[in-house]
Amino acid sequence: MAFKRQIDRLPIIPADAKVHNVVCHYCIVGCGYHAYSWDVNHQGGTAPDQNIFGVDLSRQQPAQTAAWYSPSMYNIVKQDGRDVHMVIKPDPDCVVNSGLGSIRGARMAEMSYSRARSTQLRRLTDPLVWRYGQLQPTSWDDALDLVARVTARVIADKGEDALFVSAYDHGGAGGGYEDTWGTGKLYFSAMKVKNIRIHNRPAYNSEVHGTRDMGVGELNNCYEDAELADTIMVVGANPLETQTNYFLNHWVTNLRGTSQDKKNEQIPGEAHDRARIVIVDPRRTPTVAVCEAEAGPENVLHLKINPGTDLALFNALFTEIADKGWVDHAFIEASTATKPGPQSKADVAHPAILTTFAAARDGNRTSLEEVAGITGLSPDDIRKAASWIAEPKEGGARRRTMFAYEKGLIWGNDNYRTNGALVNIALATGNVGRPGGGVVRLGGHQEGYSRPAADFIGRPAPYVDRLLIEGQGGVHHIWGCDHYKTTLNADVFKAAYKVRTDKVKDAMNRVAYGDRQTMVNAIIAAINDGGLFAVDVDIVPAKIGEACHVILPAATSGEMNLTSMNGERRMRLTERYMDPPGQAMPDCLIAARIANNLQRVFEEMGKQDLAANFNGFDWKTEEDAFMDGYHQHEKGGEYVTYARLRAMGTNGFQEPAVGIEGGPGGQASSLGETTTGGQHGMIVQGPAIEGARGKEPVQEQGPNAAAAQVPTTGTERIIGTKRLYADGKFNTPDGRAFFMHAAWRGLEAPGKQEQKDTYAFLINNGRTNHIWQSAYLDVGNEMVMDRWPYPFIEMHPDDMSKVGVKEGDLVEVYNDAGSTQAMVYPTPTARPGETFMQFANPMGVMGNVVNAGTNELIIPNYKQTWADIRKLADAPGSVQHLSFKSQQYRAS
Ligand SMILES: Nc1nc2c(c(=O)[nH]1)N[C@H]1C(S)=C(S)[C@@H](COP(=O)(O)OP(=O)(O)OC[C@H]3O[C@@H](n4cnc5c(=O)[nH]c(N)nc54)[C@H](O)[C@@H]3O)O[C@H]1N2
Ligand SMILES: Nc1nc2c(c(=O)[nH]1)N[C@H]1C(S)=C(S)[C@@H](COP(=O)(O)OP(=O)(O)OC[C@H]3O[C@@H](n4cnc5c(=O)[nH]c(N)nc54)[C@H](O)[C@@H]3O)O[C@H]1N2
Ligand code: SF4
Ligand SMILES: [Mo]
Repeated sequence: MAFKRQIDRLPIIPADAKVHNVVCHYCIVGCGYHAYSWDVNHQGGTAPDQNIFGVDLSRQQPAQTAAWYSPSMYNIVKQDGRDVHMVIKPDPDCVVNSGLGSIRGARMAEMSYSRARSTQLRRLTDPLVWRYGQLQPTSWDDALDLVARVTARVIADKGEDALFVSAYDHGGAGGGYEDTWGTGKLYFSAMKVKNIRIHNRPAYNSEVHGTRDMGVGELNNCYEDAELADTIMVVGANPLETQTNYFLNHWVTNLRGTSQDKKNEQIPGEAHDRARIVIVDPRRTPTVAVCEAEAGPENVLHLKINPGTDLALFNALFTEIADKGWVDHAFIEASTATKPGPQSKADVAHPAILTTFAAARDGNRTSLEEVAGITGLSPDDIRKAASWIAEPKEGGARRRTMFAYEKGLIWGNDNYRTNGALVNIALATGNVGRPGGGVVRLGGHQEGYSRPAADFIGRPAPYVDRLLIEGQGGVHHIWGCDHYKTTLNADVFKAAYKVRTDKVKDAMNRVAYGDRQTMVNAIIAAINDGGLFAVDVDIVPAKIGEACHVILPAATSGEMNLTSMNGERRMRLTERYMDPPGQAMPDCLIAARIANNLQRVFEEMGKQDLAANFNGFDWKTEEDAFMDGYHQHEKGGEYVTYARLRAMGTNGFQEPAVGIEGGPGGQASSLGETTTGGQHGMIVQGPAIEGARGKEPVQEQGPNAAAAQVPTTGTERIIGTKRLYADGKFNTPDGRAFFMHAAWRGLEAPGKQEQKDTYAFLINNGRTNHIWQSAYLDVGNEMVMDRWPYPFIEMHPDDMSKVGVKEGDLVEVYNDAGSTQAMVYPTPTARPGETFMQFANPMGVMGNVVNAGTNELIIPNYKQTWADIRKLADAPGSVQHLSFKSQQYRAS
């Protein structure tokens, strides 16, 4: 059914509308947008001087015009207390998206809080506390006093290890340096909290320890590299749906052979006209279909691998490439390890050995036939992939191959070693730090990590969910994550969490709320009896919030100034374009206010030493948090200010900053591949030609020296870094990257093989284009709810007959870990026995059936889950209107 928004006319943006820079706060790609706002009492006109586009809108506009916006890009919001019209539309001059929106980002305006148009009225407007048996609105002072008194008592009685924390590592909404610094300074500097976990995994660790230990940071290339590559190898990712405009604006152009960057290349004839692509994914994703349509099936190799067997495939490719002599000897000699790493044996903290090329080649050696058996692929396809990746081109030139991976690898079997085995191939073929290369995460949210070091947490880090389930911890602070929908072993987690938090609720119900001392004593008594006091900082009522005792309303991107970087380290500032709902505050300021209150309470308790730890939280604005955090502590941060970022618009610069044009660092940049991001593909200084690569810019001055010399107008252009490791020096003590010795060892996380042997269906799981994450805003969006009232489960028609279900029927998915529900979506391209379920949906939490097994470093293996399926009900009324057509695009 076609969805209608019931809007037949939109106001025209007047010529004098206010313009704010916006970076989409959904996915990692970070598309550039502009927010236009103007007083609600007037609007522009069709004459060129009456509208912001300066064109005659009374005439039909051409196809692909930028002088256009859709109803989803429009709303009425508050700005400094006044109603304004607001349009948030993609920026055609942003090099990331070149004016493209996506089905998520192009809804930013309608996903905003509007009392005038009744959108997102679920947003939290006030702090809430558990009072008289339910959550009741209150003041910040009241809520924070309760949080501080309970937290301080627990710390005083039991130590900081009894304070448990769950916090995003990306920052509020898509990402924000301000907010990770706020929470980081609170928990890692004022306190030393080690029982802390990240939003998407149950410990405080890296998703990609493997590549980092090898000396290769995971975001090492730039989006232009996807246009310059001869071959793209993508593993466990579905970029059409999950990194949409990166894929559409930079991959598809190369797949079609229309990339301007490639045409501008400085070595004519060196690059193939159109890229080939190798896609490693057990299912035929919509990405595979688009690649075939755009590049021609002859340029697409879909390796429909047996789930969880990527490591074996990579070792086969590594062996084949080495045996064929297709490796880059000069690069290996100049830039990779000449002796094994410090670890001579794999252990829990280092699940594989770091070593030299030769040792890894020999250690990982495997036969194509053996690997064909493990992966279910044909030896010929593996050979073909090896040749597409590494066989020199006609005339002997090295092939440029870009390697990209995301959650099918990261949340796949044996994360650490699989990650390393892929990086081995990139290093062996000399494809890191060079145009058209890179071995990179595609990414999830935008990134905004800026925190004090947390080495005291140790490695492996504590498995926080498990400790909470076992009854440890007295207080739990939660920042912008909803484990009820998104964690593993979720059924068990929720059951234990409910019992523990209910204990505290019951205790609170028996005391008058206004009697603070008795209230705190009652809560502490319940905690001593195994209870847990929970505080949730969120923008909407989260599922886990139902268990919490205090809820604090956060302001999100656009309601505050927020900086973040995207998947090519492109940093921008989203300017505050509207007011937050009610009393909501930026997360960084909430963290600061918690610190202020803890300090006050510790002082009252006579614990001056503890109180003193909470100095330095006198921030008034998010900019204060930025200057205290990123500006002072991050590499190149001394060059970065709000004023400069604002002036650099939606293109920003690529981190790390290395200087200011015409200022300090500006000269050093002539050695490297740097860019101010102004024009697409333009390298401001330094050669991009292979073989003549310069050094990665060296930062020559310390923060203070630099600050003294930085020009003072405040809006000079920041010089950034286009690619990492362009100088062939990696993040290891001697600058030489390690290879990894990591042989195949089967399904590695505890309980996975048993689950596979016991249950009939693989419950592969992940994302779909329309829905952003746990649907926290989408549940309030009619368009998305109209399309996806339930999480879908893609099933082959033969499997559907076996289970006895039709399209749209609700099924139960169940195994030894738990149970959940989903709606059947017939998918003839699925392999029988292999389903794919949409994750994190409030109407059916996939994590309920993911068992507790992780790798040694506590990285979940969400993707390898097996369960049985049975029918629950015929398609309910709310799905009767749905289309069950294939979502796979075909060339017309
Ligand atoms: N089965 C399965 N499970 C998975 C995965 C999978 O592939 N399969 N993937 C994992 C991955 S990669 C991820 S990222 C996680 C996602 O897991 P979560 O991070 O838990 O989920 P989100 O929906 O991204 O966001 C959580 C909460 O943040 C709130 N929020 C949004 N913006 C702000 C803000 O500015 N400030 C504050 N304070 N709160 C805000 C939202 O309202 C929402 O309630 O799920 C993980 N779980
Ligand atoms: N539309 C949309 N976009 C998003 C998000 C969203 O919620 N919605 N979330 C963002 C976030 S936080 C993240 S982390 C990213 C995730 O981005 P992606 O990783 O691209 O997304 P997923 O759907 O989680 O998983 C990708 C693929 O892994 C495959 N896979 C499963 N098992 C295996 C395996 O054993 N081997 C291999 N090779 N592949 C396997 C699945 O079939 C799936 O197609 O998306 C980001 N972008
Ligand atoms: S591709 Fe990602 S960043 Fe770009 S508009 Fe869509 S959700 Fe936003
Ligand atoms: Mo993610």
